[in-house]
Amino acid sequence: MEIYIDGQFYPREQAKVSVFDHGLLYGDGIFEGTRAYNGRVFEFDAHINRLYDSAKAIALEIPISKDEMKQAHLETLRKNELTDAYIRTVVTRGVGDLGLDPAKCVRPTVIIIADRISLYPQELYEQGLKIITVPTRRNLPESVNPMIKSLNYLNNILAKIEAKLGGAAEAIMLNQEGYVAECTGDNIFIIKGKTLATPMVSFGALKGVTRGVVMKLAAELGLEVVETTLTRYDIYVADECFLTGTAAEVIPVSEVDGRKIGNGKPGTYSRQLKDAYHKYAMEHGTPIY
Ligand code: PXG
Repeated sequence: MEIYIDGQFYPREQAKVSVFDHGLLYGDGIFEGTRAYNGRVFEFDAHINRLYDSAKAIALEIPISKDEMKQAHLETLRKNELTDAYIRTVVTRGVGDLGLDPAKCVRPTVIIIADRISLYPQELYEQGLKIITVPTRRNLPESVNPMIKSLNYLNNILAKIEAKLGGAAEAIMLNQEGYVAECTGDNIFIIKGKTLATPMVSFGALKGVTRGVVMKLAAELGLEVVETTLTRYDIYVADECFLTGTAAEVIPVSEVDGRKIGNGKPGTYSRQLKDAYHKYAMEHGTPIY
């Protein structure tokens, strides 16, 4: 495996960053998770744009242009001879001293790791996930805004731990007002009648790339698509529920806080959207070779 760090490639064992990197010392940095399907990078611009927006929001200037960044991604995929992959991009504030002043960091560290994708077990997609609401709330937008894909994921990790302790695969995270925000690494959707609803990003969700594609595909299936406020009640009484994310794609939810969603089996629209998404991902994207 060849890993990109600051314009150079290193074998896995030699791909290392300094212990003085502020990404490690303070979680001072940002990341992206992108996928390649069938020899093409899926929604490449959406991911690259979100990476640069995250950087802007934390006042971090990425030392290479968007075009150079895209070329670096393609080169990493080619070096590793990948056609189907999960790509993790990390940009940290860089190497500084032990103090938190980011001005001491001379140059941001840019890392691109392209690996084979490890898929979730197929039975999860067929049976649906059991998920629970957890006590840890999503970040306040006034603090580290959840729109920023930052290296500070401790909130989400605590929520994941709470879900697992409660015997569930995933956690629903609420915002400070108690409205549904999202899951730990996925956006949440419900279907009621012919309406597809998902929390507005201003209610504490990441503007997921998969979320955007699914909203478009749902409209094509004839569903009315709304970004709104959702309570736990709305989810309990929904006909269908599913989660979206680059890694998980579209994954149905069968049970929330002990309440079966619909008849407790993945719903018709959820299954249609899961298949439509996968088909769309296999057929669209930026060629690697
Ligand atoms: N919300 C959060 C908080 C996320 O981190 C999503 C939603 C979905 O966004 P996309 O753009 O992927 O549709 C994410 C995605 C993983 C993993 O391995 C996923 C994410 C981050 C870290 C790991 O499932 N982010």
